[in-house]
Amino acid sequence: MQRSADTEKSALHPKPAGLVLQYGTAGFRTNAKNLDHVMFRMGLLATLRSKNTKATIGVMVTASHNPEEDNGVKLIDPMGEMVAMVWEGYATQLANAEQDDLLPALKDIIKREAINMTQEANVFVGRDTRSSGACLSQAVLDGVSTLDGHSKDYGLVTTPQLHYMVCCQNTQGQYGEATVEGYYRKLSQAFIRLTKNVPNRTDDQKHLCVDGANGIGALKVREMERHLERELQISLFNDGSSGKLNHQCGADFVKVQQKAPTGVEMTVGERCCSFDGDADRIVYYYSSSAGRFHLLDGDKIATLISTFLKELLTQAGLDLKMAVVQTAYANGSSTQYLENTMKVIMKCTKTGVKHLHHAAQEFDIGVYFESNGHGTVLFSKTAEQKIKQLAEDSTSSDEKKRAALLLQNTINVINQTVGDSISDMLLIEAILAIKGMTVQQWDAIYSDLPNRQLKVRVSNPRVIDTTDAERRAVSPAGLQEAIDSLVKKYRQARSFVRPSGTEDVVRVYAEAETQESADALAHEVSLAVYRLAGGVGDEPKPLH
Ligand code: 16G
Ligand code: MG
Repeated sequence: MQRSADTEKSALHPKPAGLVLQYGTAGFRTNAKNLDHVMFRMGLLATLRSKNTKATIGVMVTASHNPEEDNGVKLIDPMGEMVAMVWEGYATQLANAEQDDLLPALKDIIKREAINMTQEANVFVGRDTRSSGACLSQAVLDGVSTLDGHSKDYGLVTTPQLHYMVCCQNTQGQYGEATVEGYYRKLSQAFIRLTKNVPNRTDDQKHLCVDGANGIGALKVREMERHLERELQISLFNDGSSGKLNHQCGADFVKVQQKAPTGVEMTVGERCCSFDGDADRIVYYYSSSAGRFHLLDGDKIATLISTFLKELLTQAGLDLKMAVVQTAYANGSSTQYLENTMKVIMKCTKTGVKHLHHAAQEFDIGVYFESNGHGTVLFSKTAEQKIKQLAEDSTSSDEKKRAALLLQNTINVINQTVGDSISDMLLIEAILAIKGMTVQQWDAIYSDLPNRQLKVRVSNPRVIDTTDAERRAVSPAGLQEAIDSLVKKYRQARSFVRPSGTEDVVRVYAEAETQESADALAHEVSLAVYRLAGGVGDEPKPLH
């Protein structure tokens, strides 16, 4: 941006004066009409990040599970992970610079990171199905070309697909081929290898209902189907042909409302799953004969996957350190079961994928899931090598070899860069097939404690400061003491509060032995927040 022509280009993507946005937990997100300048500037920033890391960087245009009118943008670092935290700060700085301050803001980043501007840059761009996506991703591309970066526009892809492409590119194809077809081939071949030799699998067992949230995941499942050779038989609902994105459907709706999405024809006992709007979350569910809805969320998924992996490690005789990473939202029953019955190492981190991802990287095998259905499994280089050696070792027993081969194919079905609805779906389907397990049997591994989540409006949610992975509040004074004494009133109870990273509210979580207790506790804690943390509007009302 030295030349006046470049300044003119930025003037084509003007910032509405006074508009202030924050790079939140997972990027910028707001009404699409306020985002053109942000997109252009994220194109500039991704180019700088690419020069800085000497690697390809990704820019995904999506607002995930939020309404169609919204949009947003996430930056992807070289190994396919979320962009480094300092750069989130730069993103906020750049997005909020008034038009005349843009050049100085860019120069400041270049100076602070000592970026060599003659270094080549390469940026991958993708977008979800939102109608604003085409224009907004063009703005990103304009930003990249303004700083003479190269770019590749993948067009319509899921968020995890773009993360995957970035990782493939920067590992020179070692992780896979950086094409959508390459992604389908790698994942589906691994899935077919995992399931093909499972005896007596009926068509019924191969069948799955998928709610595509009327988003990109639906399109991509359709494209992938032919690679699956009918080893998985999908009935796709909410495929975007008529319904509205994320409206009354999708993983977030199902998890928050604890009910089936509209548009899905569920028969009793049938396995169903929902993706979110950019296909990086998944939850499962079914309805019992009594018409009751049963949700299998990220905690149940983590339990299924980690149990499966632990069994394989034992069979293979491999001594690898495995851990499950959760957040404070994990249902207490899941933590209890994994820790006490399965004897798995448990970790709790702050909300937000980047925190879980980093914690999972510290183990040979790190299984991480948020309750909302975002998660994946990470394997260290050592773990992958040990598994490979065993699979190729001609002296090992048949049982060990079988386990090692299953582990190898499990690694290949997983998108290790980020949580991925499609990859997680294939992994879960393979595990259920191999274990000969029904969705009901999976559900019965442990019973969820009843829980409730509420929001409270306060004048500044940031007055709440937390510690211990958001499980305790250190400010405002007296709040944690109030929560502690409320929790004591109920059996098996737990509650915590935290400022949301994506909305201007305080979130309240409560769980207890009964739904009535969880509801009452959530309400009482909401009142404490309202009174001690500067509540605005009407006082929270009881739920019943
Ligand atoms: C974002 C996060 C998600 C987290 C949620 C919490 C990513 C990719 N997404 O959607 O992991 O659970 O924010 O939202 O990191 P909250 O702060 O509003 O509760
Ligand atoms: Mg999402």
